[in-house]
Amino acid sequence: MTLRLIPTHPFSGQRPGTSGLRKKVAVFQQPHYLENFVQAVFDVQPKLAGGTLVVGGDGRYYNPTAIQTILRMAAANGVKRLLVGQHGILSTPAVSCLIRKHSAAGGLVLSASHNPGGPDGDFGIKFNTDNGGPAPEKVTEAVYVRTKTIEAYRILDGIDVDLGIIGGSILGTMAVEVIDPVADYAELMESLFDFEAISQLMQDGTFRMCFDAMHAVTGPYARAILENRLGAPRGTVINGIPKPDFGGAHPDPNLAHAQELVSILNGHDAPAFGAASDGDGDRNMILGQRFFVTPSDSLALIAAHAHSVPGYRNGLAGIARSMPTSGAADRVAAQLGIPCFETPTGWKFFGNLMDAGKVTLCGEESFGTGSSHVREKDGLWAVLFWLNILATQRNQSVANIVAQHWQQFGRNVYSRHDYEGVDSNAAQDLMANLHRALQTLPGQQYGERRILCADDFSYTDPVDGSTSSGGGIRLIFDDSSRIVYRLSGTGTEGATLRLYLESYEPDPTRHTADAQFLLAPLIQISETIADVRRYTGRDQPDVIT
Ligand code: VG1
Ligand code: CO
Repeated sequence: MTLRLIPTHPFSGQRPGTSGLRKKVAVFQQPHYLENFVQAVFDVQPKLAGGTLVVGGDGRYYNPTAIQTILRMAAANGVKRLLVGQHGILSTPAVSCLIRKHSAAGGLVLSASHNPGGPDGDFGIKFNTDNGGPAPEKVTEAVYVRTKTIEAYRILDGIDVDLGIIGGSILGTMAVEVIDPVADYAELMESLFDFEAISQLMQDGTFRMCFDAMHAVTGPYARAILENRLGAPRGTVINGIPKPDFGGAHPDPNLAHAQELVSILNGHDAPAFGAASDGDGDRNMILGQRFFVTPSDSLALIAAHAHSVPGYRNGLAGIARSMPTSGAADRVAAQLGIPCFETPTGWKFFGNLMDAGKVTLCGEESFGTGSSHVREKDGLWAVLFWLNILATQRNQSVANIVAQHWQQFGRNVYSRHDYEGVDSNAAQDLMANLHRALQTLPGQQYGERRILCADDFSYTDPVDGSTSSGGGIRLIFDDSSRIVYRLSGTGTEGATLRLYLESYEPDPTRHTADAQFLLAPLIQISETIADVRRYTGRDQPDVIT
């Protein structure tokens, strides 16, 4: 096997977004494109040489090719030991678990998460540091800067490693271990949750659930844990085999894209509990019979019930949520007497808080929930948390549990409206226009509401003092309702405008009403203030969650 130094030239636009570098598959297929980015990671993370690297992905198209390239580059860059999932499969939370368990120097995840896959779809790559979490902005920026001057990359010539067979081999001087993608992760889950109580629930004859893996990475994990270990009947997991194109669908667990699951939970003879996860297994959607739990509420509920779950019995250090996520968790934190942190969008901002022991639970409105058991959001973990709650509250439906929560804390009515594939310049103009209005918006009256403050969210990390700005425009009203405007940092085509809407409803008689109905006046205000129709050319959002 020969080590080669291959000359290359920089590509523009290799700056990672909210969660790694995401581009169309065809972009990644250009000669040297993937290699440049990977070499930039090795160049700015010298600890990888001589250390352990974890590699895996969500099974999407181009994964096998990319993984073989990364294996040969890792060997050429001096990695000592490389752990890779069988068939290249590893969910994002499983990568995080493995990095921590094996004291690895980092990990590379091949995924574009909930974005569609296949030859015409998206591909992505994300670097995780030695704490198991997504690289912080100072690292992603350093990688980006490096990609702008790169002149060559290192790679070994050689044959492909057989990823189909579990076991060890040698590539140059690097030890490669093809591992069971599920085992370490399943063991961690078993250490956190009451598997005995959950398996009794699964087998008591009255409880049924459905888990939709959306043809993505969680299939093998959900089958192994829910069906094989916890005894849920075969068929509980649907769409459980990862497919390179996710069956042609968006592996995005929300009401718009997980339609098969939604219709099962809305149908006659619906199971008591439904859940779905995304492409790389870090997101989750929680459903009851004809009932949708918003991710923001799910975080609050998980926090309120944590004392009944073995891994969290000793209490929570604190909670963190991304800025656009509703304040439902803040109310629980206040009642528990623990701190609640507000961070920019993206899981990378939670890492320092968890490492410093300041928070135990973290969540985002975008169907992301997790805890300090790993440093990524974790879809199946959230599902198991809910199952543990249901197992300790037999005879209570998901809807009842949420209703009781709202009764105690009030309801943070919440929705997100997405305008996808908007012309990038128009979207930038819309945001710039809002920016210019920040000074004049406070004090203005809209119907019964008055704007109290308006700003562009910026954050100073309480652990290392690093700062991040441009987190989204916030308008906070005198009745504590809130509108947030942000542009997505994960898309690959045009721009996606996100409008986040929240209002607080203390009155239990209004709790059962539909969120869109309760938020209608605020939605109207949000569209007027930003002139959404004119800039986007649309008269309604593409996706409402
Ligand atoms: C979106 C979500 C954000 C999440 C990110 C990665 O980012 O809003 O909360 O952390 O996706 O999730 P953006 O910039 O498009 O709003 V995943 O599951 O796609 O890695
Ligand atoms: Co994801």
